[in-house]
Amino acid sequence: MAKRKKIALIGAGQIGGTLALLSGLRNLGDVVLFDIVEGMPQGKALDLQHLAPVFGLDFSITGTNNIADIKGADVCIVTSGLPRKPGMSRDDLVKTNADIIRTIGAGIKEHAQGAFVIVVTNPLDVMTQLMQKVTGFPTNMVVGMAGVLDTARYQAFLAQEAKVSITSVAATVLGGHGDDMVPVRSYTTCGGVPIEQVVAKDRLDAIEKRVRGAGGEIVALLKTGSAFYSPAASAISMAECYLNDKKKILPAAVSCNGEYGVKGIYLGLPVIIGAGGVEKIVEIELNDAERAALAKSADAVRSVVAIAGA
Ligand code: TXD
Repeated sequence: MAKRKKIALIGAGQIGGTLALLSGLRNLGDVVLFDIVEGMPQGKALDLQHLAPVFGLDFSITGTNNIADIKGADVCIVTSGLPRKPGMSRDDLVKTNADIIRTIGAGIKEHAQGAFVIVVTNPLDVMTQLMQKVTGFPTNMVVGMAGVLDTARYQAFLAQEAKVSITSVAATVLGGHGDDMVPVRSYTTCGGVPIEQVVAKDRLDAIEKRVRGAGGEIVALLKTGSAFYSPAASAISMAECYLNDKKKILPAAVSCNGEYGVKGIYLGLPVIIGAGGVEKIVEIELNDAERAALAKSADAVRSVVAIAGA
């Protein structure tokens, strides 16, 4: 009989709590929810234990403040971090979250050898790079979630514009998770038809601008906190690819070793995720403008690497 999988959720905030809910609803396995705030992960876990009978779900969920409880996890999804506070610069935030990732990375290294690690904490690409460095895990086993979310935003806006089902739009967004992300128009289609034949150029320009700023648009509306439903769903879809050996092609922050002319940093590229983690980086032909945009995005990531000491 197949052993139940163990999912360690590190950080039990807005995204962490939603990850726990989705893990249960999609029957990923048993969940351990960890946070440094006393009582909070335990409270969320207890609440979710009471949801299980309502839907007839046989998953176990525990909340903890002891990182050792992630022992034997198959997948670790890391959302621990602090949001920017008034008076705090972006650089300050990078250093603070880098310290948190160093602590958590040491815990994962000690207790969850062999796990597939999905990092969600911002600044995404650099925190993922740091996680790989601290754990020393093979690069194919440490990835960052951003491209799935940025692509979903692109798809959602395009489907609304074209007035078609979301399932008719295929798109991809590459690069770092920031203002310089690269919606790849040349690989975006609606019903298999190149998107430029379906949506007018000025509308495409406006939609791509909105995709780049979508995270900020949500922050401005929420006033406190940032997007959490769709980021959680995106990370869960990546965990499912690994756990079910789906071999799906999706964009994720991965360690670049010369692909697309980028080396030595983590950056969002199309990859195949299956039981071997990141099984392959897929190289697609980009046009000159897209290649230049990707190089610019890589430069933006490099500038943060130095601040984080990754
Ligand atoms: O696409 C993407 N990758 C993202 C990333 C999309 C949206 C949000 N993104 C980032 O995810 C966001 O900028 C944050 O860095 C993370 C987590 O977002 P979330 O909305 O879940 O933040 P919360 O609610 O503040 O939760 C963070 C939790 C909180 O409960 C803290 O107590 C906890 O992290 N925390 C820690 N947990 C464990 N260990 C340590 N050291 C720690 N420090 C803080």
